Amino acid sequence: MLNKKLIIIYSIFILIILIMLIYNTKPLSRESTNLALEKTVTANSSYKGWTGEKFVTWDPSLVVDGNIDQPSPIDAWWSSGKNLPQWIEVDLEKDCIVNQIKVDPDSAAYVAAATDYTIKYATSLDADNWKDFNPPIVESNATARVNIGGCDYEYNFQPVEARYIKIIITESQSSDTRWSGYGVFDEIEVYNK
Ligand SMILES: [Ca+2]
Ligand SMILES: [Ca+2]
Repeated sequence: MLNKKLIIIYSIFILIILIMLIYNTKPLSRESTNLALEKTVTANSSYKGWTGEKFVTWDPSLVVDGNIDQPSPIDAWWSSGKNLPQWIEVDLEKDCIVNQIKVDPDSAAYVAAATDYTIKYATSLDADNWKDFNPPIVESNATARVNIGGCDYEYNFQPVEARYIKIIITESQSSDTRWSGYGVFDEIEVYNK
């Protein structure tokens, strides 16, 4: 009799543990999907130059390449010159519900960062009408934090339907003053969480 009771209590205990595990296990979902990864990116200029080994373009696609804080090979976009403001624009390739953006605004190579920038969005049907998120993403004092792993800044906002995400850079700084004033940005990640 005692054994039966123990078996029942043990079974109930196991059942409770299983229920807790099921509720705590998140299914594979959209949360892990970076909507911007390897999508199309354009910019109003891109730097072309010599790395010491070969000529390369610091291409806009580097802001959605999934590589962050890598000094070599290059993993960040740079503008062609010190002609701020500069912009880069990600095309998510369809309208998506978006409520979180993460960014890494610094370039590990030549240690530079976009320190002032604004991020806006537009939809497929109204692509020229750039809107602010709520709350707006306006960064006025970002500092280079290279090699801390992953994106440096995370912004959460009310869900919006967006296809185009535009980053407008109005100030940048570098530990080497030759590079201050260039548009630079390492990565943008876009989520519906
Ligand atoms: Ca990158
Ligand atoms: Ca960084």
